Amino acid sequence: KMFNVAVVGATGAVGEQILKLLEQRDFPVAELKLLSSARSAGKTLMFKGREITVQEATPESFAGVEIALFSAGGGVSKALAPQAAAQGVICIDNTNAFRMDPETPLIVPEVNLDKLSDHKGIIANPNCSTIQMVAALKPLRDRYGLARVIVSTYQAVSGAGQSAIEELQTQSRQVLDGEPAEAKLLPVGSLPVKHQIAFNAVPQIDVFQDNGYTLEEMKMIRETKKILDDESIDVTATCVRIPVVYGHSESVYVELKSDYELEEVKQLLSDAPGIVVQDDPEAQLYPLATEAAGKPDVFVGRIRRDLGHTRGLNLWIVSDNLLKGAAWNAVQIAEHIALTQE
Ligand code: 11C
Repeated sequence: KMFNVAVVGATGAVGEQILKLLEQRDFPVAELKLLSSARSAGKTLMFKGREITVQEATPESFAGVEIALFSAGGGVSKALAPQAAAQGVICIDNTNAFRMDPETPLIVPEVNLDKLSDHKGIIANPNCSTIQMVAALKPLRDRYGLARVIVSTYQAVSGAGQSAIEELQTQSRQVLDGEPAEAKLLPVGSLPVKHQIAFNAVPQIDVFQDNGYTLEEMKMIRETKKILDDESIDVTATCVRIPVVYGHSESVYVELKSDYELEEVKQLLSDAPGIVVQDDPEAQLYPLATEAAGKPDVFVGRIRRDLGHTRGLNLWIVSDNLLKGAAWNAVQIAEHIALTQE
């Protein structure tokens, strides 16, 4: 069966990757609609050698569409996804809009595909930093149980979109040229205070909540529990933006519920779908953002026991935030939907 597909936010950093993947994976597309905000409407994009004009997304845009992939920001998803779903469109939403809605499954196919069929028209794609972490935690959870997770992230600017990539490039040139770095966007476009990202590490991704955590940190905490379907896991997070373009890196400390053998942990991770273990200290082999960029896998290395706690385990988890963290996870979900509808 072929599907009429819409990509909402087609001109954005994630939308661009979704288009590439639909093409590379030869997704069974009958008709493709490219939708965006009014600002980007009128641009043309290529799909399978054809030029397609981007149209402004409105509720009427979804007539005849069967699967829609949204990545145009939470506001657009909130406004349009329920209306599209009411017209029978299966919406795969890359934003934060519906992730914690109890009616909306939050899916990482390698982790909780069994929840996919619970959807009522909208399926949420988790936050990028959550996806790569839960993909690696899942085989450990299944074998040993998870008591506690402490994560610190080192996140790429592409998570904040195309203009954040440009900001890092411009500032880097300015600093190297001995000029003052102009901070216009990061850490959060909608807030008045800006900080330099070039040659810096900024411990703020998204807005602060009343509890002192940022929204990105709260996403990691809440989404991890929802995807692993276990509110009892203690999760805490510190999310940091660093001057990397593609690929989020994470230092993850896990306290397991039962004793483990390190070799078995490495084997479980090696055998897990979507995970590639890169762990050889002698060869200085460990995951790197530069190597993970452009690849669909989640890379895990620096696997070692906590010297003070026998059930404690340290991991270094790296993945391309625009691929497994966003576009690839969404296209994987679309592929599973397509299979169930054949
Ligand atoms: C970042 N994780 O790196 C964010 C981007 O909720 O889908 C993804 C925001 C989201 O800035």
